Amino acid sequence: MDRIADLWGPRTPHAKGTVWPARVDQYLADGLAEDQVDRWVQSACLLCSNGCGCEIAVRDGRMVGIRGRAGDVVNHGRLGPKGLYGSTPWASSPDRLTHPLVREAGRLVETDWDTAMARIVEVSRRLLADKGPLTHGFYTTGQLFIEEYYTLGVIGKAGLGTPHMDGNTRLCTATSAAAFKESFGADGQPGSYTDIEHCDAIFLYGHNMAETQTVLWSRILDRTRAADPPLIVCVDPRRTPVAREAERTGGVHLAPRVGTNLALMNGLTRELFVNGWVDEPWVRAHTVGAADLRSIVEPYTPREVARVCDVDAGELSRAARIFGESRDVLSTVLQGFYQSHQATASAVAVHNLHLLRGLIGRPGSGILQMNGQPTAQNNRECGADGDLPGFRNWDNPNHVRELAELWNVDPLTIPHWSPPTHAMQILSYAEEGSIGLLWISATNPAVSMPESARVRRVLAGDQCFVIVQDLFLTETAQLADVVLPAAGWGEKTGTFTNVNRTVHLSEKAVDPPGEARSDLEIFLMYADAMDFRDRDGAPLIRWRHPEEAFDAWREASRGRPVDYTGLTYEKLRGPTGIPWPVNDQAPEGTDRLYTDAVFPTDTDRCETYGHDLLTGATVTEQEHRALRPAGRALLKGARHTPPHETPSEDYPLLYTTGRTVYQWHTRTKTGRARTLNDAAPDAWVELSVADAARLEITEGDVVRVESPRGAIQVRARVGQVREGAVFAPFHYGAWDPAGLDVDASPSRQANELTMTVWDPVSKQPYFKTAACRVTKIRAGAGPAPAPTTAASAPATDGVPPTAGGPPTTTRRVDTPHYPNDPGAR
Ligand SMILES: Nc1nc2c(c(=O)[nH]1)N[C@H]1C(S)=C(S)[C@@H](COP(=O)(O)OP(=O)(O)OC[C@H]3O[C@@H](n4cnc5c(=O)[nH]c(N)nc54)[C@H](O)[C@@H]3O)O[C@H]1N2
Ligand SMILES: Nc1nc2c(c(=O)[nH]1)N[C@H]1C(S)=C(S)[C@@H](COP(=O)(O)OP(=O)(O)OC[C@H]3O[C@@H](n4cnc5c(=O)[nH]c(N)nc54)[C@H](O)[C@@H]3O)O[C@H]1N2
Ligand code: SF4
Ligand SMILES: [Mo]
Repeated sequence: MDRIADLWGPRTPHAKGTVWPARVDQYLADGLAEDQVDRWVQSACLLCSNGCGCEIAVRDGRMVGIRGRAGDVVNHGRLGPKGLYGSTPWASSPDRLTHPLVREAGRLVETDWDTAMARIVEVSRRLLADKGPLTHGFYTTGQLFIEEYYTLGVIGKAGLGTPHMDGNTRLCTATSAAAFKESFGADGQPGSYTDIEHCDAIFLYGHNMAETQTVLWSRILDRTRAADPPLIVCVDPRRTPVAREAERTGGVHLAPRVGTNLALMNGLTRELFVNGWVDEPWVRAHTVGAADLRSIVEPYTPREVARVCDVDAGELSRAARIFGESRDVLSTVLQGFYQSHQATASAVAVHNLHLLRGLIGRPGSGILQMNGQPTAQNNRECGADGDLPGFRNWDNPNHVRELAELWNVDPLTIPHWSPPTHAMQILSYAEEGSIGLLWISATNPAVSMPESARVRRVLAGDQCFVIVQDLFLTETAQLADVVLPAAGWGEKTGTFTNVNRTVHLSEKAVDPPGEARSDLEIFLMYADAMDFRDRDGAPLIRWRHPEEAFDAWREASRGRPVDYTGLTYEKLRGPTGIPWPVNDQAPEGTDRLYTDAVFPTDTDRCETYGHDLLTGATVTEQEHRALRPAGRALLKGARHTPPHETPSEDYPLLYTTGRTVYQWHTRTKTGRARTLNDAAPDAWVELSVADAARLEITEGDVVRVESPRGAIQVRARVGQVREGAVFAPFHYGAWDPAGLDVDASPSRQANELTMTVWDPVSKQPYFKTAACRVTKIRAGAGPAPAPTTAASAPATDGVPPTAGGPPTTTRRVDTPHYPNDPGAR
């Protein structure tokens, strides 16, 4: 099959309440036959949060292909286009980093590890001696392994004692974690993928799952294309494949004005109250805050929501009725909420809807506050993102003491005198120079952070010493003082956890190129050189190998909601990934949380005392105690406010950004997979038919898009976005694999236009709300380079369909037994 043309593969429809059938997808590069593969190595796909169980094909010491694992609870054997075509080609790309680089007289030159590490340690020691640990900042990722995050977390928190640690997870799914903490007391995905098999309706909020978790979407399609399908409700300003499926199933597509999610959510919530769809006894027994919530949402009548969001009042009511009257509902939430205005309040509103009806903790009634990156969850769990390991509360002295005992350090070493520093604040400190050493691992902020011109200036300046640890000489690495070559997926061993808590072991399949080393080895090298010690003078970090690091992390998770104590490498070498908590009570893992409707909100147990959702003001321990949540969930609301930047005469359109199915972020991997790159080779912007007509822009024209912060020049796709909005994919920076002339100014990088603003609670930057104007520069020669297969489909005929993937195989196999699957009982 050509999986560029066919994103989701063939359907395996099945009835409600039955197990999702297995189907094994496989791709071998260069037309290799199966018997030419030397060995298959167990892993899970690292190209999105879905974490599909897989095996890597190895031939002559190279990764040459991939196949799904039929027994894995996550994907039942399937893989999507990115997983198939994009997992391995980057690894043998000739431009991999193979030696450390250091800056000499303005230029990056090759060196050896000793020299590079000595330079880092010299700066590090000098800054510590002169000004203490607040001079150190770490900006990591959602793409390393548990073992690496935990090690980095201990270095930062117990070795150095800096609160300035965060990840690109802040840009990604900080809101997911924040929303869980506000509603349920701690992070932790309540729902399960098996909810798809049991639900009667699925609500997708700002989530283009069809492109961003293609395998999960095929799981949904296998229900919507069978008897007894669930209704789909989609909230997205674009007519995505999700929106089209909503129309097809008789559900609803609500396309709100960009930046108005909370008004829409308040409208849905009010409908539950006024139509008597609230399960009053359940709400009384298991929640706190219903009366306040009711008064907050009271003004949001369907008419008022229609006015603010520019959606049809009747359609809003119809969506509310589907939520109110379906027996079981599954909700998913992603960047259309997390990166848009009032992010945490909007994500929490999804929890409120479920809580008001008691739709949580049973098959079919789940919430998936999605992750995006494959290992974002682990950064949150292990504490490399500012949170304390094990979902501990930085504001609770007992939680800090537990960690101090575990690490055998003084509790005062562990930063907990103020909230952890978030990514955009770390950048500001680096800008001022109060952070004098910034260590960036596995992320490319020169392309992915908002307001690119500022980011470039900060990273290139002399006020801060910048270390970049990556596979490639990215746009960010080019600005660094030291560049460290890292081993990637398949070149090292480690574990990670997908969006529904399922933990996988990813084994080393091949050696990294040249002198590249695993991130774990690099962090340990630094710890050794700095000679971090515990209270008794013993080495602070006592592990050397991934498995030992994993065992150390398991101890840190003991007794916490995120309990890994029952997991071992040995157990993870079995047929499937295993969802946490895994412990004596649940030795085979846990499919869904909160089956007993008891939430970790107790003041002594919770991960946060919470915030005011409108302002972000923190709730104190005393205030939290006075609430007496005692295991009940919290209903919290806020009124809608307008976004930071609204359309004006100069900038009359709303600018929003996101993804396409074929590219992964800044394309360091997918750009090196020719099949994928050819399907989406260059940047574009999507305009509505009405706006394009008004601006006299037609398909493929070259346009200039400007905001008060910058400009890009790209081709126009007249497509599926709602009127008044402009959508830009954020994947395209200066680097280009096909040698396109992208040095031309203005650039094509979506973040030239975005703003430095963030959500008051989760501190997640808003990549999806800015104002812009669009001007035609010249007529294009042919259509825009945007794919036709999904949300960027053209509105006009005559654009050749996106196709051309080399053959993959897909075969039906007997459906194995999946532990914990309620359909199998
Ligand atoms: N192919 C591919 N898959 C990926 C990734 C990738 O780069 N490429 N990245 C992974 C990662 S890290 C992430 S975080 C996820 C992200 O996955 P998604 O969140 O699904 O992806 P996005 O395209 O960022 O945004 C989703 C939708 O939000 C809509 N939107 C924009 N503004 C608003 C708004 O104001 N309100 C509402 N309701 N919707 C709005 C957009 O139209 C878009 O369709 O994808 C993961 N999967
Ligand atoms: N405008 C706009 N901007 C956005 C978004 C948006 O929707 N719109 N989305 C945001 C989101 S959700 C995300 S997740 C970010 C993603 O943004 P980035 O994190 O910048 O994206 P990637 O391209 O995945 O960068 C990962 C880097 O890590 C390297 N790498 C991969 N594996 C390893 C490894 O094992 N070790 C090391 N050391 N390096 C490795 C890769 O080569 C790559 O350079 O972008 C954010 N920026
Ligand atoms: S859905 Fe995500 S994890 Fe699964 S194969 Fe595709 S990119 Fe990989
Ligand atoms: Mo993300």
